[in-house]
Amino acid sequence: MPFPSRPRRQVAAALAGAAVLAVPLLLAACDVKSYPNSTFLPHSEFGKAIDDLWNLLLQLGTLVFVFVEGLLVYTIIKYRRRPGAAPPRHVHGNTTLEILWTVIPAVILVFIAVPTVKTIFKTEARASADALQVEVYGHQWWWEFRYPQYGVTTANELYLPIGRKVNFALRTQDVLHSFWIPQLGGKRDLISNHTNYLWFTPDSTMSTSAWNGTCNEYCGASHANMRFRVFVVPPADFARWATHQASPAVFPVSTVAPPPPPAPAPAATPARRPAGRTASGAADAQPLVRPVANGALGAQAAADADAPTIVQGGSQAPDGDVFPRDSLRPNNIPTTPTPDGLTFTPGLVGDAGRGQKIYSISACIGCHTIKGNPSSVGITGPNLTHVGSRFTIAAGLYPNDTEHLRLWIKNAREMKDGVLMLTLGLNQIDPQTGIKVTAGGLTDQQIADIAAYLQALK
Ligand code: HEC
Ligand SMILES: [Cu+2]
Repeated sequence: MPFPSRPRRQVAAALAGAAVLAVPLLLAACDVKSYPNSTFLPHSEFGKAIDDLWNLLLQLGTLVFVFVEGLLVYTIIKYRRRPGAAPPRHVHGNTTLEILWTVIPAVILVFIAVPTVKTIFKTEARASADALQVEVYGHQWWWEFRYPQYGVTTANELYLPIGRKVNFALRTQDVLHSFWIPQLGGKRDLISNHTNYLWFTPDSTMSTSAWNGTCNEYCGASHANMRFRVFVVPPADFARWATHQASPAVFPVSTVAPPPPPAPAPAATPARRPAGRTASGAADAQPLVRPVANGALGAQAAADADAPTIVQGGSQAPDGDVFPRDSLRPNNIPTTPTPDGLTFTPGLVGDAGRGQKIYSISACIGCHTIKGNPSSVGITGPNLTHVGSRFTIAAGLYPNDTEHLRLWIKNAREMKDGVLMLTLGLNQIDPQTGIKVTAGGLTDQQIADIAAYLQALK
């Protein structure tokens, strides 16, 4: 009679199956260091709190699992059908059992709920006033970071000092997003008309390092392309970074556009000057009016041809990058391929001085702010004041180099699905509207010049 041996074989098979599944899981857990975005290697007290909570819940869950499965296996074996046995008696209702299986899960839930809610309250409280304050604004599909204590507004790259508590105020300009840096903290939502808070302290034992962040709440076409980088640096380097970022954009004097001679110092400057004239009357300001066509080159700027007083000359850029380039890990460097068919005329050399002038009368200024360039005060897109000091563009999607920057300006909508930034390159087709950019579109040379200008904004 084969009956009695069958359950035993089944149990053995089940146990063997579980072991086979468990081995790769355990191995994966041991190898956590080779997963640089893993949340299981926390580097802040927030991360540790979540990790401890996870471990506790896993342990409690394991106890419950072993108990329930043990009972199940025991019952299956003990009450299996035996040859010749009478059919089991049917019962209905058992008050003791029903109370037990209501009370036990309730007790288990208390064990889970108390530490969970405690951790939530702890991590969402507003940090002390001396903490570094960072206002995070989610946009479709990029991140804006403001440091009100320093007067800094930047995008997609967050600098944090090692060992200083940082308090994030999380808000959104449009739909729901979620802020998450797996190894530091987050996964907290950005909700319309509501501010969420989050705080953590990057471990004081940490060395200069870069971490990847992502959006974790589906927010539309480019949700997966809404990334950011976090650079954790020593406090002195952070201070240097913040001071520099708060200063207006300054770029080295261009060979094409020499600095204007000092103004003749009129006693009273008229509030509005006739179109085409500049504060200093310098000849180099003339091209500001010349390249205006329409469309991409803003009609608004053409109408108001007062030459903006652009800060030029000198250099406030810190020596080299505040975050050392060689401290980037491979996973910090984007490898997104550029779209097929989007190309750029080879061999063009951009001129920053010329680029500044073209930029200052292009559509760009309606969407972007460059502190130090008074015509550029738009707030639809990222603040570009020090865009040259960033490692990536387009919310961490591409490296910030000449090739990618040029292609981005030429056809941003081809480079990233759904973006608000218009397709601006001459003869490019806007993938959102299917319309070809003609009059007013930027030529490759103009784009190369603008890119050179932006790169000079260190
Ligand atoms: C209609 C508004 C709009 C116009 C016009 C516009 N941009 Fe943008 N720009 C955006 C938005 C929005 C983004 C963010 C896109 C994203 O990453 O999802 C952006 C991103 C960028 C970035 C990347 C910044 C970063 O840190 O990731 C650069 C550089 C840039 N724009 C340059 C330009 C230049 C140069 C022009 C003019 C030739 C221009 N933009 C015109 C809206 C605009
Ligand atoms: Cu998002």
